[in-house]
Amino acid sequence: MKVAVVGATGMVGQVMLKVLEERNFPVTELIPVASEKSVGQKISFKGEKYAVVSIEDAVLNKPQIALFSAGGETSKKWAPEFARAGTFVIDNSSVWRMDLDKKLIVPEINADIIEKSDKIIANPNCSTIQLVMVLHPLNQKYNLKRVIVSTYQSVTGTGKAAVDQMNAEMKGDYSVKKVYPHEIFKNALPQCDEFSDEDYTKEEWKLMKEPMKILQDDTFTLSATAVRVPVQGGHSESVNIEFENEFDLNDVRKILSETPGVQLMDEVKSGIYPTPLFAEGKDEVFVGRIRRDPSQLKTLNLWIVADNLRKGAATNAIQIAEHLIEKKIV
Ligand code: 2RA
Repeated sequence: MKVAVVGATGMVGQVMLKVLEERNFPVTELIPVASEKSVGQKISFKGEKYAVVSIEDAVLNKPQIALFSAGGETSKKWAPEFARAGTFVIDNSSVWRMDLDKKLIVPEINADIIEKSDKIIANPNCSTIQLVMVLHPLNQKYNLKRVIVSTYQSVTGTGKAAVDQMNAEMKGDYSVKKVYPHEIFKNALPQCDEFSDEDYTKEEWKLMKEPMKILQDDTFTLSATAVRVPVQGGHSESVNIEFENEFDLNDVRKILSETPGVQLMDEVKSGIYPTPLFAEGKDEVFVGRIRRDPSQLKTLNLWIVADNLRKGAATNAIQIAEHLIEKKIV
């Protein structure tokens, strides 16, 4: 399988290469793509060295699959070029996610809607993926009515420069280039991405719109607040869920413990609950702190953590690619 990784030198691109190796994805030829300044740079993959190529050359090479993590502008311009060349594009940017004729996929939830004609497939936002992995099985049993989510997002979600800012500030160097409008070390910023309509950030709008498309259910409402915190291992989410139907807490725990890709960590008296440091480098979505909301009937609170670079991006994208092979779509 000829596979292009577009954005191969970025944080998600590097994790995609790692996950492709770990999962022994059937890559017969890797085409690492990055900006002009990186062309010719050597990338190690499965013990081989591959030279980074320009995106123009990558299209001409007609890969069967192209995994994109190179920003919206590159996806908007080049995903259609790859698709026209016959390539299946799996894109991590937000450009195609809410496009009416593009599929937005979390394999454990809705991979079955993918068809041969879907040459550009959107990977959901990282904080959306971990949220819907938990909402989906509970929606099937109890019918979601309203969801309120507050996120505590890793600086890795913003990229290497943000991690560099945090690390420099940790060492007392506040002269470093600021990616955020404020210091991030010892801080919490109620701003992930730019502010947009109604003074919500783009991140919050992604959380408030993408779940309905993935779950194919617009009968519930969702409100989000996305916060950036000086953490590296993954995104954490405090979620309040009101259901249409009554629920039993032990049944909720049983459903989640039996959900593929979800791991229950809910023994608070033993200090067992999900944390970003524990989730870092893993592909599961971890859920715990499951408890009734005493302020409202048919409502519970829970806590979700996942590595935003893995299940939140690279692993989910590669699971989509695995599905394409398994169903002989590619
Ligand atoms: C973030 N979800 O965490 C966004 C994009 N990766 O900043």
